[in-house]
Amino acid sequence: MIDINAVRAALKDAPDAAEPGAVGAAVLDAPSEAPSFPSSATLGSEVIDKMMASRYVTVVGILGDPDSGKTACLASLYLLVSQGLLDGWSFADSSSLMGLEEIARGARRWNEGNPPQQMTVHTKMADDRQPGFLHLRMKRSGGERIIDLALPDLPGEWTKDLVRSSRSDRFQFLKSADILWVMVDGRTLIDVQRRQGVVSRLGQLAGRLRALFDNSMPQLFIVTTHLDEGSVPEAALTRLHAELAKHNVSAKVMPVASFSANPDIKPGHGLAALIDASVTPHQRLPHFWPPRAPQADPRSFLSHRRLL
Ligand SMILES: Nc1nc2c(ncn2[C@@H]2O[C@H](COP(=O)(O)OP(=O)(O)OP(=O)(O)O)[C@@H](O)[C@H]2O)c(=O)[nH]1
Ligand SMILES: [Mg+2]
Repeated sequence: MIDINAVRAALKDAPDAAEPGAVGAAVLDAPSEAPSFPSSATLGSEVIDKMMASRYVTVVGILGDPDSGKTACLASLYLLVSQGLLDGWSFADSSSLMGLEEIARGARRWNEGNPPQQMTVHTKMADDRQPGFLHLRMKRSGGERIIDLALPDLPGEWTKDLVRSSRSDRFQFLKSADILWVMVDGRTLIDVQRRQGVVSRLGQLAGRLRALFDNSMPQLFIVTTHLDEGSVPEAALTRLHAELAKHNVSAKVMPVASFSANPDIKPGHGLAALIDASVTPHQRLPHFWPPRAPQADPRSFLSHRRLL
């Protein structure tokens, strides 16, 4: 029979369980940092950094207001390339298949012939400061070229905060971006009522980006989505370019239809062209020895060529 008083006395005399090495103490030390699970199926910037150490990775900075079509574009790109339907490219690999599957799942449901109102889910970040990247490796058809793309799927609120309050701490990763895609719902540029507001917001965003990069801003593409519901008229594009020019920014407009119920426009229209343009070196190499006409200069040493 157990003597309950003896057990109580033994427990009272037992060494403090917290004392290391004591009987009953924790076998392992508590981790020094707060416990955390991997935030999502996307990759952190440090993983992309490591990847970049071994091969060239094209980092795409993707911005745009909520519902502009950022996630839909990535889902459509993945679905096309994984099925061998992206013109000129085939799927080679991905280190974030789960992440790509996650965003494509909405689109998959739609493909089963049951189109929901919302085909992709509003993006929320597990970590409010760090972007999560999706990785896609693709092979050029009929060639040896292989490209690695790091594509962040960011919430539209990040872009809104950048425009509203110039909150740019979360966008520091953009400094290593090779190319910028600013997504905009094409329908908002078609609609004359909304056009002016959208154009001036894009101008403000361009100004914020210009400030973030100083003089080394990568090439900017304005990706107009929902092409399946109409093309953005020339007048709107002219106004857009004029607004960007006010902020000393130039951009190329790339229309896409990530999804489409329009029989004349295939789902994913424009994505192959967007990828082609994004991975083609666009910066002209500086002229090694530029020709320079002699200029009038009061100092005779500098203008002696004129005298010859
Ligand atoms: N038909 C059509 N629908 C599109 C296109 N692009 C986006 N959509 C739809 O527009 C809605 C919003 O697109 P999302 O890709 O979720 O928008 P987002 O920019 O990721 O939004 P946040 O995550 O909230 O920032 C979804 O229902 C998409 O399916 C397109 O080119 N054509
Ligand atoms: Mg999204």
